[in-house]
Amino acid sequence: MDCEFVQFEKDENVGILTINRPKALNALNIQLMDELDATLDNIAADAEIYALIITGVGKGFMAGADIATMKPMDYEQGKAYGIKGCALFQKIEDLDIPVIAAVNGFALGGGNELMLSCDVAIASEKAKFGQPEVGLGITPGFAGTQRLPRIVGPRVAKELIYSGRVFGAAEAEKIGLINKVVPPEELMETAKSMARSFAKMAPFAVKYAKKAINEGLQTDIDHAVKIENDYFGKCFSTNDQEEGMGAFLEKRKATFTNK
Ligand code: DAK
Repeated sequence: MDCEFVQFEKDENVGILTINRPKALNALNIQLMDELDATLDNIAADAEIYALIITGVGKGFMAGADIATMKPMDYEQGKAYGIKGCALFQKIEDLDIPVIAAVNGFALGGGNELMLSCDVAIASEKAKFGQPEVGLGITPGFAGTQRLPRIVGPRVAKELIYSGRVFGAAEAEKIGLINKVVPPEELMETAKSMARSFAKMAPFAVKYAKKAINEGLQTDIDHAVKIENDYFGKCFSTNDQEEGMGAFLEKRKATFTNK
């Protein structure tokens, strides 16, 4: 698929997906959703990509779902739109590789929800966050009512969602919404450096750790520990487990092969 609003490049084993609809602050219209969906499928099928960075062009990371697209919708259309957006962001959460949001600017509504579906987030000092939907007469619709409380806790999430207020990167870091704030000019290098630090580890181990965390968070602790037991056991069927432990014992650097 030829993409107008999504750019994708590879830097060794790191994929960089850039949302490029700057005239609308990268607001998520149907075309952008479809382009993101197709690009994510390509990334999932590429065994050479060990980590992904998602960022945006211009002042916006993503200023939300496209308000003009949503304005005329009725109940059925609104519900269908929410289902489509949730499936798209679930695809990001379900990628086998770690995903870093490099938040360059406004991450509002659907943009904040996109960031929430990534594993970790680094933000520029210029970034702004918020779930302003209630001011538009709607609830967050791309799983913000679910992921935000799971990440920052229900009390903080409720205050943010009920007020719809927009807040800066320092507050986002303080409440645990993001991992780190950096000057704008350091954003991409910091994200790449983190991505490389993930990409040099054993890919199966990183993938199974991600699955154990994400699947375990959806269930009770007894079941969650069983999920971990299973992924931990699976690591012992990989060449990289033998290589990682062998390298340690032989006092040399491990060379992982993703096998
Ligand atoms: N949608 C469409 N266009 C947008 C947009 C958006 N979300 N955000 C910005 N734009 C467009 C503006 O209309 C403007 O276009 P032109 O007038 O130049 O044609 C251009 O981007 C530049 O924006 P501004 O001129 O407003 O730029 P400023 O720097 O002055 O202000 C801003 C930046 C981010 C503070 C402001 O643009 C703003 O407040 N934007 C709206 C932010 C927002 O409310 N985002 C949340 C959207 S709602 C659901 C499914 C999904 C959702 C909810 C429910 N269900 C199915 C239940 C998700 C909802 C959302 O994400």
